[in-house]
Amino acid sequence: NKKGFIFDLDGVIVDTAKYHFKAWQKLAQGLDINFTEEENEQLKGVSRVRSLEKILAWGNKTISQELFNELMGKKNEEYLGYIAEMDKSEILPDVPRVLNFLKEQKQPISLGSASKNARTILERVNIMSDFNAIVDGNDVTKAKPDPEVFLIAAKQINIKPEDCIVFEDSVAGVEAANTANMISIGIGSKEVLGHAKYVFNDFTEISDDFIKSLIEN
Ligand code: B16
Ligand code: MG
Repeated sequence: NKKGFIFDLDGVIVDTAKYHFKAWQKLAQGLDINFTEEENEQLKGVSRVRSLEKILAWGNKTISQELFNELMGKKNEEYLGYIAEMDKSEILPDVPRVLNFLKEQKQPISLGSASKNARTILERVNIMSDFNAIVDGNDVTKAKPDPEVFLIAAKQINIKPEDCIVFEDSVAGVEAANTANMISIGIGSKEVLGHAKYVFNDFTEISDDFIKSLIEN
C-alpha cells in the first residue's frame, strides 16, 4: 500500500512561529502598532503578504504600496537572521522517528508549506533529503486555506489526493487539506484544530502503529 504523507513546516517540523513573532513585533513597533502573541497565533499558515495586511488592519493603519513592499523585505531580512542560527536541535520531538518510519515503509513524503523560506529552513535543520518533493510558498498562486499547495504536493509524489495524509498546525492548513479531500491530522490543540480528522498535541503521541493503520486503510 502506498499513501502520500504531506508535512507542513512551521509548527509541524520546527517552531519558527517564535521567530516570525519577533520579526513582526519589531516591524509593528516601528509603526506604533501593539502586536500580541495571540494575534501572532492567527498568522500561522498565513502568507507573508496576508500577515502584513492583517497586522495593519489590527493597528488601523493604511500605508502606501511602496512602504508595504519595503516592510515586507525588512521583515524577511530580520526573520532570515533568526533562521540562519537554526540547527537540527530545533526539529520538534519525534519528527525524525516518524519520518524514518515512513521511509522504512517506503511511503512518499512531501513538504507543503506556505513559507518562501522553506528550503532554507530544511537545509539549516538538515532534513532536506528526507523529502521526495518540496512544495512551498514559491510554488503557489493561492495561499492556504486554498488547497493548491497540497494538491501540487500530491501530484509531485504521484499520489491521488484522497490517498494523502496532511500534518498541519494551522486552522487555514487543516481547511486546505480537508478541501483537497485529504486526511487531515492536526498538530496542536483540539480546541483550535477541531475540524481535523485526527488531532495530536505533537508527534510523540503519534505511534508507528497509528501510521501503519493509515497506510493500510
Ligand atoms: P515566509 P507553514 C507559514 O509556514 C507560517 O506558518 C506563517 O506564519 C508565515 O507567515 C508563512 O509561512 C510565510 O512564511 O514569510 O517565510 O514566506 O506553516 O505553512 O509552513
Ligand atoms: Mg504551519
